[in-house]
Amino acid sequence: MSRVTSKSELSGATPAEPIRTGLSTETFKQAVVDNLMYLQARYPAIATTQNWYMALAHSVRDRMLERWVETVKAYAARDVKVACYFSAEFLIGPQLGNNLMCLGIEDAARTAIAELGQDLDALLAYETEPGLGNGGLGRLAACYLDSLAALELPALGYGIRYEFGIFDQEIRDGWQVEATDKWLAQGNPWEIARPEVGWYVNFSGRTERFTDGEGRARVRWVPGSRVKGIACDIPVPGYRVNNCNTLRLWRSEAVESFDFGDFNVGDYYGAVREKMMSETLSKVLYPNDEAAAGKRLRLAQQYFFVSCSLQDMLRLLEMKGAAVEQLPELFAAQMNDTHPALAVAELMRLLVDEHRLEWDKAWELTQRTLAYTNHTLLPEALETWGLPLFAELLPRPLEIVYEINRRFLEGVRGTYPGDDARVARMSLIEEGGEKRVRMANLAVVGSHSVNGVAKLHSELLEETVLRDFAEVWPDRFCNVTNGVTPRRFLKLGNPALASLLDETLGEGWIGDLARLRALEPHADDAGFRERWRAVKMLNKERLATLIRERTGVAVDPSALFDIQVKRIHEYKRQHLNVLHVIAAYRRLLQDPRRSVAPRCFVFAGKAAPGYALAKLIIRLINGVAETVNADPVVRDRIKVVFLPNFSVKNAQLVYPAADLSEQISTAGKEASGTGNMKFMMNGALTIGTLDGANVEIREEVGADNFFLFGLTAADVERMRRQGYRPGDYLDRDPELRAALDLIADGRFSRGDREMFRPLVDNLTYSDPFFVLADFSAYVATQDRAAAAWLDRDAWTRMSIRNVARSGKFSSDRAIREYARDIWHVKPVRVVLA
Ligand code: F58
Repeated sequence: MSRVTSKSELSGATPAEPIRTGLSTETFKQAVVDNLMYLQARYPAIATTQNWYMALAHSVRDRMLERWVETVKAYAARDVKVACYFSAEFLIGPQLGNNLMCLGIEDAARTAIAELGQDLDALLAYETEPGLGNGGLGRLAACYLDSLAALELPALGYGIRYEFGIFDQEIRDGWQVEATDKWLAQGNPWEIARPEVGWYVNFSGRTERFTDGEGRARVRWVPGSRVKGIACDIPVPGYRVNNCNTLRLWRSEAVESFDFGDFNVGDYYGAVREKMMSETLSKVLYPNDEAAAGKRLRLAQQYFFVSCSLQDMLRLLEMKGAAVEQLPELFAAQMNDTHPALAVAELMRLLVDEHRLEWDKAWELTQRTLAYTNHTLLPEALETWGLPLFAELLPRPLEIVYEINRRFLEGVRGTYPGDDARVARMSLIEEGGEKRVRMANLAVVGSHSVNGVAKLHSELLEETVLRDFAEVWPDRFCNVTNGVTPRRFLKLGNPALASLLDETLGEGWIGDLARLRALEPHADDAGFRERWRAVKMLNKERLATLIRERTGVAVDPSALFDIQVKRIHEYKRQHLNVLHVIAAYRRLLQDPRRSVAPRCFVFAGKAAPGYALAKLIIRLINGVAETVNADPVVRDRIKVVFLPNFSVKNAQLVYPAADLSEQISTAGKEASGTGNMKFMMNGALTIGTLDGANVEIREEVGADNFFLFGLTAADVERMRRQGYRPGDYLDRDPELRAALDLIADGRFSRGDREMFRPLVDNLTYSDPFFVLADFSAYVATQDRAAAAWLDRDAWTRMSIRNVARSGKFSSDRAIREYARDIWHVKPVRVVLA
C-alpha cells in the first residue's frame, strides 16, 4: 500500500505536523489511512464502512489523548477536589459526532474523509451506540458528565461496563420483540481497558472476629468467592476546553489464583464454572421492570461497581499524597438513585476493616463524602433487598448495615421516645413478612445531602416517602432541577437551529444558555419567523425520512408533529395519548368533511420485557396506526407512527422535528422528565400536566405558551383517598366511552376482541393512573393546541419563546448547583504543553 503523503512533507518545506495529532486535511487523511493500515491491516481500496469508521474514530481518539493525559495530571494535584458520579447507568449515546464537536475538528474530519472518497454522515450513521442505560436516569448521568467536562470541573464517572446494554426493540405484528444488544460486536474504539487498574470484590462466605497485633478487636471477611473488576475508561471531552474527564466502567473478570485450589485438586471444570460466573457479573444491564425485583445478579452488580469505585477513589486519594481522613475534602461521591447506595456500607467497611479507622471517624467521613439523588416517588420502584439474599451474598456489609441501623435508631428513639411506628418506618430494615433492607433509607442516613430532581418532586419527597427523615434533618434536603446538555441535544442534533442561533446571537450561547433570552425580540421579525419555520421544516423532513425507512409510513412534514417519546409506562400515560388519537379518528369518521389541520402522532419508547401492560400499549399504538393510516377517510389528516428502537441516536433526530411535546404523566408521578426539556430547547410547545419539571418549564415560558391540563398531584391524592371510580367518567363522557368501545370491539386488532381486554378492563375498573379522569381535559386542551396551530405566526412566536426561555434547563446550570451546594468542587483549567 502506498502511503498518502503530503507534498509539503515530501519537500520538507514546512515542518510536518505529527500524524496522530495534526489537524490539517493532509495530516488527518494520513492519520485515517494509517489507522486503516496499522490497526486493521486494511487499505482504502478494500476498506469497509466498519474499517473506515474505526480508522476515523481512532484518529479522533488520538486527538483527545493529550488532553486526557494532561487532565489526569491536573486533577492528581494534592489540593484538587474531584466529584465522582456513581451510577449503574450511563446512556452516553454515539460518541463520534460529539467528540468531533467538542474538539472543534468536525470540518477537518469532514474534508479529510471526503477526500478519501467517504462520507462523514454515513460513518456517523454507522456507529452503534453504547446503550448502557434504560432511560432518563442513565441519560441524565451522561448529560452531567458532559457539563462537568465543559465547565472544567474535576470529575469521574463510575459505573458498569455491561457487555449487553438495553435490548434492541423490534416490532413484529405490532408487538415489541426484544433482541440482544451486541454493541461490542465490532469493538469499541472509545474505551481504553486498563488491566493494571483492577480491584477485588468479595462475595458470600462468612465473617470472623479476631484481635490484631495491636490488641484491637477486628472483623475479617472470609469470602466464598472473589471477582476482579477491571477498569475500562472512556474519555469525556469538554466542549472546546482542554479538560477531558474520565468515565470509568468496571468489567468483571475471574480471579485466576482463587480457582487454583480447585484446579490443583483436579476440579478443572469447577474452576471454569467459577470463572464463567464471575464474568457473568457485568454481562447485562437490567431493563427496568414494574417493581424492583429481587435479582441476585443485580445486587451483585451493585456491590461490585460500588466496591471497585470506592477502592479506586481511596487509591487516588493516596496517590494525591493525602491521608484517608482527608477523603471528604478531596472527593465527593454522588449516588445516582439507590443503585449505588451500598456505598454507604462499603465505604464504612473499607475505612473500618481495611483502613482501621474508629467507627465514629469512619462514619463522619462517609457522611461527608456521600450524597444521594432520588429519582422516583413510586413506592413500588423504591429498592429493597430481601434479607436472606443480602446475608448470603454480602455478609460483612450486612453486619455494617445492622450496626449503622442500631446506632441510627437509638438516636431516633432518643428524639421521639415511645414512637415505635416512626422507628419502624425509618429503620433500614423493613419488618413484617420477609425482612428487607431499604436502600433509600440507607442512602439518606449515610449522606450529607439528599436531593430530588425537580422542585415539585423535591417537595413531594419531603412530604411523603422521606417525610420522617426530612423532619429529623431538614437541612440535609434540597432540590436540583434536572438539566440536559445543549451540546448534544441542540447543537449536534439540530445543526440548522444552532447555526441560526449563532448568526442571530453570536457564538458562545451554547456555554451560557441564559443568553438565548436575547432571541425574544426576534420573534417580532417576520423574516426571522420565516427562517425559524424553515429550520423546523428541514428537521421534520429529516424525521419523515427516518420514519419512512424504519416503518414504511409516509408522513407529511407540513403536518403538526405531535410526539411522545420515552419509556412506555402506565404512569407516563401513552394510553391517554392513544385515546385522544382514537377520538380524533372517530370525529373524522363521523364527519368526514370536518376541517382539521393534518397531524402526525409519533410514539417511540421501550417497554420493560416483563411489563405486559406496557407491551400491550405498544401493540395498541401499532394497531391504531395500522387502522388509521389505511383508512382513506382520515389518512391524509391523521397519521400514527410507532418508531421502533428509541435510542439516543434517533432521539437526536426526533426532538428537533417536534411541534408539540407530550408530557402527560399523572401529576405527582414523573420525578422530573428530561425529554420535556429537550423538546423545549428545540422549539416544541408542551402539552402537559403539572408534573415534574413541567411545572418549571411552564413557569419559565409563561402560562400562555404552555398547554396545561389535568388533575394536580393534590387532586390525584384526594381522589385516591376518597375512592376513585373510573366508570363515572365513562358514563359522563360519550366520546371517551366510544373510544374505549372501539378498542374493545376489535377495531384496532383486526376484529380480535380479546387482545386489548386487559387494558380496557384496567382502565374501566381500576385506572390507577387516572387516565379516564384526565381524558376530557386532555382532549379539550388538544383542541386548543389544534386551534393555536392554525395561526402559524402566533405558533412560531411561541416556539421561539420556548427556546428563548429554555436556558434554565441546561445541565450546566444543574451541575453548577451540584458543584456549589453539594460537592464544593471548583474548575481546574487544563493547560496543554
Ligand atoms: C427517571 N428515572 C425519572 N429510572 O422517571 C424521570 O422523571 C427523571 O427525569 C429521570 O429519572 C432523571 O432524573 C429513571 O429513568 C430508571 O430508568 C430506573 C433504572 C433502574 C431500574 C429502575 C428504573
